[in-house]
Amino acid sequence: MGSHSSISPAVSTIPASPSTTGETDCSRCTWLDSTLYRCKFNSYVPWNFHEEKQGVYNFSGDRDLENFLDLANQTGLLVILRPGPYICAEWEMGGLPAWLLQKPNIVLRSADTDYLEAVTTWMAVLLPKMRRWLYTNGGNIITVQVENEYGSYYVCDYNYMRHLRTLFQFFLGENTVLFTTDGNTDREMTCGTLEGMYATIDFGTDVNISQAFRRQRRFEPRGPLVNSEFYTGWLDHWGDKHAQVDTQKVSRMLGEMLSMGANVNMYMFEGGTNFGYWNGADHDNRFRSVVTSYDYNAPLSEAGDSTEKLLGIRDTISKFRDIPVGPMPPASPKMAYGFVTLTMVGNLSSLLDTLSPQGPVRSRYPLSFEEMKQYYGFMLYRTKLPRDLPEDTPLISPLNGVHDRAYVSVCGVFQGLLERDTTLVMNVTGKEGDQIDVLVENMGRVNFGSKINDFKGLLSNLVLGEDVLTDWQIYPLDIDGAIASGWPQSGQRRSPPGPVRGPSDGPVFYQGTLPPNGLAWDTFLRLNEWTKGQVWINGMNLGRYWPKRGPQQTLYVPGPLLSPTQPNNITVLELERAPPHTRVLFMDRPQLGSTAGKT
Ligand code: 6GJ
Repeated sequence: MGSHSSISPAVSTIPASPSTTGETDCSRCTWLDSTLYRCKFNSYVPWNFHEEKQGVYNFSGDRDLENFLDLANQTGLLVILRPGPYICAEWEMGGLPAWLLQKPNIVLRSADTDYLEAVTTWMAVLLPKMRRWLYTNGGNIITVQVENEYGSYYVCDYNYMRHLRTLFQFFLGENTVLFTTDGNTDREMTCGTLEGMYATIDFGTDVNISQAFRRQRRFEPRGPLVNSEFYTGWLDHWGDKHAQVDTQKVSRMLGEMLSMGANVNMYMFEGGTNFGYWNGADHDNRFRSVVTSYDYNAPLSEAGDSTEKLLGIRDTISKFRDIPVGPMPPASPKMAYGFVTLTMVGNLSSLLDTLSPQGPVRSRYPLSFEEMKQYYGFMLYRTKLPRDLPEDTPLISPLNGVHDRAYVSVCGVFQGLLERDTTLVMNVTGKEGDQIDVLVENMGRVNFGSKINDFKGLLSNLVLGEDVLTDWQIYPLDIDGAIASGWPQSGQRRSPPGPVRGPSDGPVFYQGTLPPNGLAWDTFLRLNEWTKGQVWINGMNLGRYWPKRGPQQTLYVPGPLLSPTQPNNITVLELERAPPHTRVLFMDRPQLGSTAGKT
């Protein structure tokens, strides 16, 4: 994930806390004047990133939130913390942990008792850790956002927001400045705001600024004008045309807002990456998965480099306040390490001893990821053909229950795929008793709107011809665990020598090594002749590639992931078809705006 940064040129006051009369007592609410002329950045805290499995907390490595705050503090950055519990952010399920769905009827983002109990437990872990970082306690957190655009959610439950306000005030102290962020409509501002939490509004470059701030004024008659998410760019879904927002438009609108004395949080100020399986998805009229890159066409790129947009914004700000003299810092060095040829390890179906050491769960009908208590990545569903199928026989997902993509093989031979909302039937041939493997991929849970309770897996039966397929063996797959332990390069946990056949279609693992060259610089991995899959480098899951769908063509590889002295292990899971030469290319620049064969 990247960060989004705020510019507060005007003296802004935000109510510290509501007076008993319900009016905001502005006599006590000058907001930390000394902080106003310092750069601030916003940071979301994804709940699921820190509690993937219920009750198992992770604040280590790149999840070390306090280290992150300390680094910010050392660089003089103030922080506007956005701990949710829901954050949206094109992050998996908007930051909510998928294990919440083990209560299948849970009403997320509401006063549902199961949901509130989980939220309270989580906040009792997270918020006490944040207390010492509050500005009033000598830290750098100056304000805290509660929930995220709650007004855009269908439930509109004030008891939920009251519960959150109570939690935040209890754990952070009554004098903490709490605020809410909501979109630019009356319904959103009505359902998303609550007394005692300063109401801010968000909008991008296609809005009438005065009209938007008049709307905010109706909810906050006094206090600062705040655009809490000024969209400097936009996100990409697989299959989209690459989103770009005009630099001149961004600069002009920023200038207009600053000339009104408004406070502006730029979303995003710096792009980022939804590494691994952490991307979210949208579901308006159909499911659309967000790409791995979160460059967002932001002023600072996914690699943290300046762009023309940053210069435009900098020029605008210079009209309102002094900016540092001298040139911008140079981009960090990038390396084109060139081609690396990979070799086949084997097809996924033949590697289950390694990838699913505990073996399958047997069930007459398919179980979801959530029922299997595996929430991300891939799950293998195996059964047998109920009869001879000498002719093409339709395999159908009649209730559109494949969430999200299913790769179908019979006796290890790839026969095709099913895809949520778009491909509900494919043809299968084989003999009675043949093994049929259905590898299901979670492409990221919906992160915005009413469909965030996005269950994954085979959520309804598959029908082959006239037979409902039953008697499944369901294999949870710990691919990331196997690769983190050094497989396949280390040669440990190797399955019995499986049929490592020539370039075969379907879910197949490949491996290789990028030789050390004394430099560990940022680079961009291009697999434009491959079809779709996942990549790991030195055990780190870089994310998804899908050049045929685009627009993302390269995966960002941060230099710190590479070793300058040791071979760098590359592992690829190609889900459909690898190119004959099985090469990958490390480039010195990103390609985020094209589809293989088209630019
Ligand atoms: C915000 O909702 C959200 O708060 N958002 C966007 N909003 C535009 C309206 C969507 C229909 S675009 C990207 C951002 C992030 O999702 C942010 O977390």
